[in-house]
Amino acid sequence: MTLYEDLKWRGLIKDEAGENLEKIINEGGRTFYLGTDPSADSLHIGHLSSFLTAKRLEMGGHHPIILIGGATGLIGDPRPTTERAMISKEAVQHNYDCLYKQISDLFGYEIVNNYDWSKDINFIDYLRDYGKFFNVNYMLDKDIIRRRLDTGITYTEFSYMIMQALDFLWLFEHKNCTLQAAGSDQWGNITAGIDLIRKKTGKEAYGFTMPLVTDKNGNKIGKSEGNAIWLDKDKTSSYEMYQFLLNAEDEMVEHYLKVYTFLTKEEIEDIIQKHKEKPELRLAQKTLAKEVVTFLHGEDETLRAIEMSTALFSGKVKSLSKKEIEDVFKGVPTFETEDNVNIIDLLVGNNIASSKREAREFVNAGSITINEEKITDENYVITKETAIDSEILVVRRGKKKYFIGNIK
Ligand code: 485
Repeated sequence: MTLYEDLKWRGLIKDEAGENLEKIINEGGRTFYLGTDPSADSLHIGHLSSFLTAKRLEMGGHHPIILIGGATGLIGDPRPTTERAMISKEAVQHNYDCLYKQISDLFGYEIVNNYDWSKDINFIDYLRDYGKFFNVNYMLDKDIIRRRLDTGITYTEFSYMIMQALDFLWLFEHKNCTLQAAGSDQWGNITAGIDLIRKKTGKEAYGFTMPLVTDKNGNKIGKSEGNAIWLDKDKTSSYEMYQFLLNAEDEMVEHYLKVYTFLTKEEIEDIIQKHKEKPELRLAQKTLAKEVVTFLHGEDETLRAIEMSTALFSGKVKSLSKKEIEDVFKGVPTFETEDNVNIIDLLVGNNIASSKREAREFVNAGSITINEEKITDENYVITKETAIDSEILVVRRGKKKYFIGNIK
């Protein structure tokens, strides 16, 4: 399979700009760029697909440049809905530094900052040297701008596409960069750059977009509950990342294997065939989770994440540390309690049972365990001695309902 066929097979090419992109991609030897704005202090799972596509192009003999938008991050790429809140210059700088480190550590790509060539452009020169190349009707016709005409858009965000076009021109002239890749929401910005390069230099540049990765309902991946799945393991632990991928929908897992791993077509087809025979084993999801967490955080973290998942699945929590318990049980109800409390008081006092009567029923039926130990005595007293790290109580009610207590 050629590189282009591989990208197509993985579903990584949506729109193409420029004559015979297939040949350009397959030949290798091009410098291309992918840009991201420092609007947060970490990339998230939505970015990962683009960054891995960059890796695929690199493996095919192209040279990647990552642009972190120190300038564009101060402006904000228009979203289809509403104007973005401006981020302070200090925050943009902080995010820039974090992304620089993350991208260098994970991918080792060459990184550039568009602030370096944008900061000194003088307003009058900007209007004379570049503004003249942008017909307002052309700008209004871009999908993203059209979608904002009803709700309104400021001149600041309206100008964003010109900044990104200037970047492509700068990289074309100074780095011999002739190709830009990005998610499909960037189509307007990419073509604005290609058009500017043609008008200014008479030469041709190329671009392509990738479909945005979604779940089966079409929602952007990892964005369902408002908080993203981050690539920084201090923000999304290896365990959380592992669990997130382990829970991938059966309908989507094949697509995710194509987009998020370097497994070959044969390997993926083999896994999917085995997966379809016994979906309940979740072989495809486990492969996906293992591949991605290993790529991001290394083998040790992956093994630990697998151990933690198994511990949770089988109720074995005593082998976990306090920090791991916090990771495993993120989102589970928590409570604080005194030392030496009676079990019935503990259950009622922390909404694990709704009344003393119900609490006694739970205990007598053997449905309460604390740190793996089944509590069947109504007079049982909980102390620091039985707690994990002298502090933590993992209370399980029935088969699945967990509560995490902290003895003060
Ligand atoms: O010259 C450029 C300056 C800025 C950018 C690109 C080229 C950033 C771009 N406008 C943008 O907003 N990118 C998004 C981001 O930074 O989060 C996302 C895209 C997504 C994919 C990803 O970056 O929404 O499609 O391209 C890498």
